[in-house]
Amino acid sequence: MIQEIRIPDIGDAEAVEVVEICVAPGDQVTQDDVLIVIESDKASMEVPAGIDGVVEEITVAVGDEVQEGKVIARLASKADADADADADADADVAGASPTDENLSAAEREAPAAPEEAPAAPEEPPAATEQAPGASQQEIPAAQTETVANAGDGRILEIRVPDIGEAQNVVVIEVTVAPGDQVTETDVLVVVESDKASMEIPANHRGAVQTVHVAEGDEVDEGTLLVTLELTEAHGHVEAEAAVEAKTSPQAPAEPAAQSTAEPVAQSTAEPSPGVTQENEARGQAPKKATEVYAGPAVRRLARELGVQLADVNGSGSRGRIVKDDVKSFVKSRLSGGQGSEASAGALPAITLPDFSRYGEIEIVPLSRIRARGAENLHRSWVNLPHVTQHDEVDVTDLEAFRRSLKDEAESRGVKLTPLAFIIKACCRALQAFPAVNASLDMAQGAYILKRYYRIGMAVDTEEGLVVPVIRDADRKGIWELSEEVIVLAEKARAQKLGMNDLQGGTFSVSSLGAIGGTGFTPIINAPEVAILGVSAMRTKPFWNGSDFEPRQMLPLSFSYDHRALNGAEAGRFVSYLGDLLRDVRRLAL
Ligand code: CAO
Repeated sequence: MIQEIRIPDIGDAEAVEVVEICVAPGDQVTQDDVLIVIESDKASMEVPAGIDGVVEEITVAVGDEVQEGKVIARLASKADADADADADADADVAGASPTDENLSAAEREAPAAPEEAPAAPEEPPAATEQAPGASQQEIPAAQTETVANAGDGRILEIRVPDIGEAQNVVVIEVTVAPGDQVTETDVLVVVESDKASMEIPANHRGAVQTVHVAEGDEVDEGTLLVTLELTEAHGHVEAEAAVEAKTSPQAPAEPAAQSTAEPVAQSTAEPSPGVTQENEARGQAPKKATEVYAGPAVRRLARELGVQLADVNGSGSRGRIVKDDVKSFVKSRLSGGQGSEASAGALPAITLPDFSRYGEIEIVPLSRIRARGAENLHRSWVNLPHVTQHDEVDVTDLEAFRRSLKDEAESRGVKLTPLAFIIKACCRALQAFPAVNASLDMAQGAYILKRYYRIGMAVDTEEGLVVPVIRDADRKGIWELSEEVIVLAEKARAQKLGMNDLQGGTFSVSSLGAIGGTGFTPIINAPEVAILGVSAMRTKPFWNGSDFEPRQMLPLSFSYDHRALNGAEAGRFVSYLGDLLRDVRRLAL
């Protein structure tokens, strides 16, 4: 059975423009899938299918002016097709909910089943049914209240406007930060209920003083969102009048009349200095979050894919971002296209709430070492597919041997810890598994195997983590390695390491053994391809076939770049390393 999907009640608007076609003939759709997006001068609205089915025909094109009742698509109902292949009567289906402004409570709660009606020419039907779950973008006038004079500017509180039947809505985007200059049409916050998403614009010119909500917050009508310091010269005339009337020293917190500022669908604000990495990298004009022109479905898709819409160029009319733009953006990133170096920029940003709202806080600047370390760790974590292989090695004999050398170590003036043995064993294992002592050159599609063995050693210092390098570790004996561990750790803690001490590592060891723990995921010190984490040795009962006997077990956590090594290779490396540590006489072979 073919069903016609029509433009629903569009309230006061006489005609609206089709700004996006989201499906093509042959597409399978479910009732919530958006078929087209229409836009008036006040709002954009998504018209969903309203039924499960297959798109037979789209009867409008982008740019068409359409009126209520106009047929926009014909769908073959899936259920009916399955049940009765012969049925071919057309029916009218109203496909979307109109703007919240025009919805009655009953309409907002409209039932899921689409209304069927006899086939009709493209004339407005007497009444259209509302499909449920229709997501729409509504740009209402935010509620505003004047609260005080501040210096030369006046302070305005922007609150959640009338949200109809919805009890609570969730803040899904905060597009401004304190200090941002905004104009009337700039979106401050986007909220979403289970039925609709709504952009809340500034309606005034000014500077954002405080943002009172964070993404994920539940808000209700009247919740304070943003405090604006108005720009006197450019303030909206009507809003200014309201502000003027209500600002008085006697009653600074008296609520002002609701703003009547007319919202528009697309921001025309000047670019802000808040440039996105992506646009910066492309040398394009900076785009700020408030300038993003996209409907709720596109915003939802972008959120799901972790795409910053400010980085996406819109191909729709007047630069509107459509779903295909978001998909192309992701494809280009995945294929290493434009902007792939800035891949971290595509990650959804973590926005910090104002923690002082919950209690006392202190801001402590990161040390230079910690800040650089954080960057390196992040770069490695997001670029390298990390896998960590855990193992436990019986080092009872190694420990007995180490203790037997205690006096000799003292006479030599060194502290002999398990680390020197571990480094020595790593060198031997790296010689047996050259791919672990390598770097990957993805551009050439090659391993760079290194015939030298420089072992980076993570050292915990007050200023942060540093990784000095023991050069030619394979050629050094246990005493020499022990000495070098001590010297480099002291230099690191005294901040006396030179560039030479930090360069050229081929593999790293991070020992948390003295601190504790049963295992962890060390982050690879790129461009190396693997790192060994060492946790605290413990005496454990070990079943020898007839009895439990106490054995000292050393946990190893070997993180590797899965592009360079597969799981079997990594497993074999760790196993080989374990054999060496289990019986250190093997190091002499
Ligand atoms: N299990 C149990 N005890 C261990 C151990 C282990 N795996 N490794 C070392 N110990 C013992 C040592 O034997 C020593 O004890 P004794 O004094 O009784 O002999 C004690 O712990 C202290 O050792 P240490 O830390 O001074 O010396 P080290 O050679 O083991 O390590 C260094 C040197 C510089 C690596 C270490 O001090 C350090 O800074 N580790 C932190 C590394 C780090 O922060 N890694 C995390 C980076 S994120 O991946």
